[in-house]
Amino acid sequence: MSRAVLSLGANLGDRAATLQAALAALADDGLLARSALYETPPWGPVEQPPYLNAVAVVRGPRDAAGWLARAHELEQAAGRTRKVRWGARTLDVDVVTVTGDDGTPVLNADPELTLPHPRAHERAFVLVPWLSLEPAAVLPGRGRVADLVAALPAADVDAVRRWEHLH
Ligand code: A4P
Ligand code: MG
Repeated sequence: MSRAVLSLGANLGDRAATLQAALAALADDGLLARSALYETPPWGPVEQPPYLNAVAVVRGPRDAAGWLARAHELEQAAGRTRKVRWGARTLDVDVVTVTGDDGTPVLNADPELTLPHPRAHERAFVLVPWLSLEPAAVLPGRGRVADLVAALPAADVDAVRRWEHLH
């Protein structure tokens, strides 16, 4: 059994429906918690529409490679085509971090999977939703998520806006 933090993002098509469908599908994978949807400005060098982002925490019998495979399945189910790196997409599912049941983080499981995700610590669109779910969360090798958020430019954090009223 392992526990994974997944980051989901969409910026093409019906973004909310795509994310809700992916989050609903994760119910079969031991979904422990999911954040609200947040609207976030596009990060990176490619000009593209704003994203909706969410974070999910799952626990199940998969190992790290198994969570990446599941992430790719969800992307396929959303009709994702891979075009430009960092470019617009119907659904992107990244594996942020994976921990064993003893709490040990999985580090660089294989050449196709960098863990923890190499850019998660600088991305408000990952950290803010994650912090909303787990106030005591730690990103292995980087520190407490609350401290990482506090270290980001305030404008980056403020730009991550809760998009829906779920509850
Ligand atoms: N890969 C290695 N490690 C991981 C990991 N921890 N999680 C490999 C997921 N995948 C990982 O990814 C390329 C390959 O990375 C995968 O096949 C896997 O084997 P990709 O999804 O095909 O390509 P990509 O998503 O374009 O590249 P990358 O590097 O994953 O991009 P990012 O960093 O995910 O950026 N702005 C906002 N506001 N919100 C977003 O969600 N997302 C991106 C995508 C850009 N800007 C964004 C957002
Ligand atoms: Mg990706």
